[in-house]
Amino acid sequence: MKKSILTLALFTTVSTTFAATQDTTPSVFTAGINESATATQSRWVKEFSGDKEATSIAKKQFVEKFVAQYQALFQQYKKVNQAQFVAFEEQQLNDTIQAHRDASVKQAHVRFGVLNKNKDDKISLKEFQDVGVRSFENFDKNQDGIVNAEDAKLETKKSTMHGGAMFKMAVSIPVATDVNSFIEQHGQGKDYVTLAQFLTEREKQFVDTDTNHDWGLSEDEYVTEFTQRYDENASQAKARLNVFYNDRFTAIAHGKLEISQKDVKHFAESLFKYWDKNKNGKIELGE
Ligand SMILES: [Ca+2]
Ligand SMILES: [Ca+2]
Ligand SMILES: [Ca+2]
Repeated sequence: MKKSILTLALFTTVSTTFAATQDTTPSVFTAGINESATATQSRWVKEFSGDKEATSIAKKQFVEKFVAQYQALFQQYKKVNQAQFVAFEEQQLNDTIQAHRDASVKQAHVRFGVLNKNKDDKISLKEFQDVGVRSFENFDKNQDGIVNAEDAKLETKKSTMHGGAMFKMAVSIPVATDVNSFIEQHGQGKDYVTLAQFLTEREKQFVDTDTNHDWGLSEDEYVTEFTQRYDENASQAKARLNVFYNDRFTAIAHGKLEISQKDVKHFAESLFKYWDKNKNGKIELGE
């Protein structure tokens, strides 16, 4: 049961953008995912306790959970060198990505069916843009045709940080979840998005996806475009995480060429120390 909650959290595709906070957490103290400190903190608490309702995690459980991630590795080798460590991490990552990719592609087929409202064999430009307008209106809270700071003010804050399974995957196609992330994604560097600009961007996306140029997106065109975008994203994530895994090994090894399970435990303790900001022996949400 506990395990299924954890798996759920890991596989959720919701990609929350945490209010554009650029954090100063040293890379080795992160989970290797591009997210705010608040999100990482929440990840340790909820994923490591295996309980999405949890609000804190004690040191003992944190360290055990961290070490347990490498159990299979240390069953195979008593001492692990950098190449073995990185290969182990990458194998886990590849398994996760493969499962997530399969689920995501399935989702793309479902979305095709939703966008293709009249249930013929393709998404027309109108069907595509109708959905765009609805999505824009969702963020244009005061309905004046522009999404900007005014709309952010009117937005009722869903507590995404403390909410349940809202963790970013190592690979996730960015999806705007609030006004600020919508502006970040579609504002082309400006601090607002107009409806016209948004629809122009979508029309371009439609034309690029319509590879046979018949002004309709077949299911194959639609899903192929998504899959290509997913795979590009995945290869960028893999490259970034390769650096992270190597850095993590270096942090665990402290200059040694090989590490033991004990070294991982020591690292987990220093990781805990970093995140237990108020030094009360627990990592808590929002501390
Ligand atoms: Ca259609
Ligand atoms: Ca507005
Ligand atoms: Ca087409």
